[in-house]
Amino acid sequence: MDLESSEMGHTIRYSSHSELGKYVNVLVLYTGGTIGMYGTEDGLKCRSNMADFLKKLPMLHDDNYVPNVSKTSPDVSHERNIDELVMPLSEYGVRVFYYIKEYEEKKDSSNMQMNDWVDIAMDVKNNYDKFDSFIVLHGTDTMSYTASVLSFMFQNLDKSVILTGSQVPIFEQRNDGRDNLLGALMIAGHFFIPEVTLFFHGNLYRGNRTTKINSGDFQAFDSPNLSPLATMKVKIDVRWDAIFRSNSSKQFHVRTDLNPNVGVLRLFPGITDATVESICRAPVEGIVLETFGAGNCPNHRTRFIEILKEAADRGVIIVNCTQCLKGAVIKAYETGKILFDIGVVSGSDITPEAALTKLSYILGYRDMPLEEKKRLMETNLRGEMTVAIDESQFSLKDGGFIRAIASTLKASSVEEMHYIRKALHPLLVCSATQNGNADIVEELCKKDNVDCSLEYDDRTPLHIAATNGDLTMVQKLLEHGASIHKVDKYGATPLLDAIRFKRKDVIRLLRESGGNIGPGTLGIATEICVAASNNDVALLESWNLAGISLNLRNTTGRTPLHEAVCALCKESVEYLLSRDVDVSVRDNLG
Ligand code: ASN
Repeated sequence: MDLESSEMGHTIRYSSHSELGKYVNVLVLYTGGTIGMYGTEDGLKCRSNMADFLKKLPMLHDDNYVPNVSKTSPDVSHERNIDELVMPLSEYGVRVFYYIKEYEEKKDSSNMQMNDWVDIAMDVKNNYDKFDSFIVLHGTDTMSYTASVLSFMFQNLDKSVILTGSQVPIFEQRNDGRDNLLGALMIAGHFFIPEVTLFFHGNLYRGNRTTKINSGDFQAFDSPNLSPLATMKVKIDVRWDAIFRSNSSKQFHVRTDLNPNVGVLRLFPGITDATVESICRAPVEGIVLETFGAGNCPNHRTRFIEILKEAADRGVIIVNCTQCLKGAVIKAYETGKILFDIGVVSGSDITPEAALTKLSYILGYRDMPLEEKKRLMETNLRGEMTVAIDESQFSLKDGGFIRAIASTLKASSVEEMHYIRKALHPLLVCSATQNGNADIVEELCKKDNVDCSLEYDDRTPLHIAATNGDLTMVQKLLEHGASIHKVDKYGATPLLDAIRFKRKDVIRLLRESGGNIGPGTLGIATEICVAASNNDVALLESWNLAGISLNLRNTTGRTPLHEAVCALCKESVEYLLSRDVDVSVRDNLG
């Protein structure tokens, strides 16, 4: 099957090392978990040398592969305990090479600590440039926590990081480990999904949306508030429109400062004040409050509310999350509203796992002001929550929306995006100019042509800024090389617009920059005559400022002075005389 045509050019990744472009290098970090366990008298324990076993499985390793001279292997000389395996040629014609880095101390994920998260994150960072994508073999018990925290620690991620594991060890005759690893390798080897994801039982989930829902079923995970990003059935279906991409073009960065002073408080009917008090006590700095239903709590219990308020006032960030598997907290009930009134922040539909790890990540920014931390907790950073939206947020009058579209387009690497961006760029620059968002215009103009216009009227951002009299914007556009001579569909140059709208500062600047009124000057004498007969001195001044003669004669040979006199416009006459207009001109009738 030809992958590229089957996916319509969708972000398929081949390794850049290969001549044919059909080799992919995946780093597999084997951290532990049931997938690599075997039974002992003391219970299941992690086994070493996973690679030796996998090499015996033909669907996971092609023993007959003849090394290809054009394929360069990633330099892994800095790593110990690493094995190279190669998958059979895939149905897409791709060879997936994977390198298993086995952790010295492989853990049941129940033993994972925050420093283990940092170790995994650093392994990805240290190998980021050498591999096309990453898989983390991990125990299922705390996999959702690890997936969530990694999603926050990884800033500007533009490679796939997939966590997987199993419920039954891969060494057993009947197991789910083999399919889970195979599926993760298929995704890592063929699809560019630049997120931290979790692959389990045929589904690829956004990691920070998952939760372990079953300890006795192969379908161990769910992502209650977000459908899977991909499903592996007869075909692999990827929901490309659901993929969350970093909306920044900055480099990949790992932030390892996690704050351990976080906790979870799950409410239950009859919970004592003493229990609530004990969790709110220092050194705790962040609490995930698992509330009832749509975010509710016992609001009639004054002391209970007081304890939470005191904590919030002390600077503890309390995030309101629902105990329900599905749905969000909202300010619908009296029993929920009170929490927001005392400074608790909304977790919307975030999972407790993601809320806790996000808190730890945000509280790791020690120098950030509290209000900013709270704002970020309510902001969707990595696709972890659905933020309440309303129509106004999608208005082109909103600079944030324009910036969001622009940066999303910038961050995308799909070829089609190039054309979409080209089509949208004029709309974004013109809208930002109209709104006076100078910094957005600056950003957009650095990337693309400043002389763009919408096809239906050919008006450039400079026309718009000149019409609005926005001197700063005109300056900015000129600095970015905006052409002063563009003529719109109505025959106007930016200077002509500035004159008609009496934007004197702009007229001066455009004149100094060499602007003119363009080719369509035929009706100008009439326009100036009309200004004179309307006693519109400001308009006459504008024409004069633009260097246009006030002696121009209209089609009947009459000058502005003729019209001003006939219309008894004293101010016009005075102004025209002060400009030394010719008083002896005769019209066509003599
Ligand atoms: N206790 C195991 C772990 O989390 C469970 C599993 O992986 N299925 O490591």
